[in-house]
Amino acid sequence: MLDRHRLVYVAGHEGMVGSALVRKLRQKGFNNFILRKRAELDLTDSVQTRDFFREHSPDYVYLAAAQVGGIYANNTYPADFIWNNLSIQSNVLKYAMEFKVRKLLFLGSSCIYPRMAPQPIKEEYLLTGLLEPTNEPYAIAKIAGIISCQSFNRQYGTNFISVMPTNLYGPNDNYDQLNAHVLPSLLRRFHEAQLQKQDKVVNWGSGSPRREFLHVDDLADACCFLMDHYDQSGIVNIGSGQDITIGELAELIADVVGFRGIIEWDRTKPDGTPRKLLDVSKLTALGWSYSISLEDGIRMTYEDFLRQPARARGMFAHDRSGDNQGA
Ligand code: GFB
Repeated sequence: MLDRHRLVYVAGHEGMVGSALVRKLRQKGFNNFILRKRAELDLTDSVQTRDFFREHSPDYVYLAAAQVGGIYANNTYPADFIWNNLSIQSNVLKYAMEFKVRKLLFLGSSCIYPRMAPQPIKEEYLLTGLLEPTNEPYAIAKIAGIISCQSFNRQYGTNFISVMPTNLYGPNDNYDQLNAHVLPSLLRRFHEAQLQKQDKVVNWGSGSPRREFLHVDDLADACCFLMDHYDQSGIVNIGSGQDITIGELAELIADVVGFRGIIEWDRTKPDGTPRKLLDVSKLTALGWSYSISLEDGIRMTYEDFLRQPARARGMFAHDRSGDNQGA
């Protein structure tokens, strides 16, 4: 069990995952945080990162700072995705080791697994086949992060654990129409169609790929659980163990938003990986399973979306590029 009074650094606390981690950690009794906004600390800069670790020496680190995005952002900004992610994680891991962080959690992604991996995907399928081309640079960076954690553990005796979340959604997500992940993109598109009384919504691809979705509060809970109870180098999948087609997701979101028009598919847009369902038996055997159903999670997320006045009116003052974990 982690000591609730020790100093915790959540890298990326402005983003969807980092902010969920801070909320969950507070709920679990942690009260000693060091948090830095991206404008205050650029983790791609090794000198700034070293100085931060030297000055503050955090005890526990959650590495949720990353450049993330949906299929379009990954495909359009491949150099940014590989370089920013490699730089952030290289700096944080090196200085976490050097300044004796007691335990660190690294967030990977389900896209590290081979595109045609058998389903559901077990942890041992890592590095057994070719990756999905639309997000290969991001996946290679995340794989480098996993191998870095394992290597630091082997050579320097650190306690760096790596988790592989499935597709996430929830408060503080990125709702940019181009760069976001599918769930927030669809929530916004159906919401605006409803506001503008459109009778038709057009989504990308065929609607037939299958995806697994997890509410970010469940992810944060699983991360806290693993920080308390897991001390090994082997990666751990985090998901619900259930998937649906993108077409079914669109119907679910239309239902939550109250949209009753026609749903069409633009097959000139990419489908990406045909299926991505994680095998979560390792996590279940350790004693954790998810609690927020997809339908409840989408309802909660839509309520949060509506609480932002500009969003509710269909206006976005600050659409961001594909960077929502707050590096
Ligand atoms: O969340 P998403 O962009 O990424 O979902 P991935 C892509 C799937 O949703 C494709 C369909 O099958 C798209 O054709 N889709 C339909 C849409 N309409 C839309 C839309 O308006 N926006 C988006 N974004 N998709 C990501 C990786 O893969 O998964 C990341 O690119 C990361 O690296 C993340 O690993 C978890 O699930 O395909």
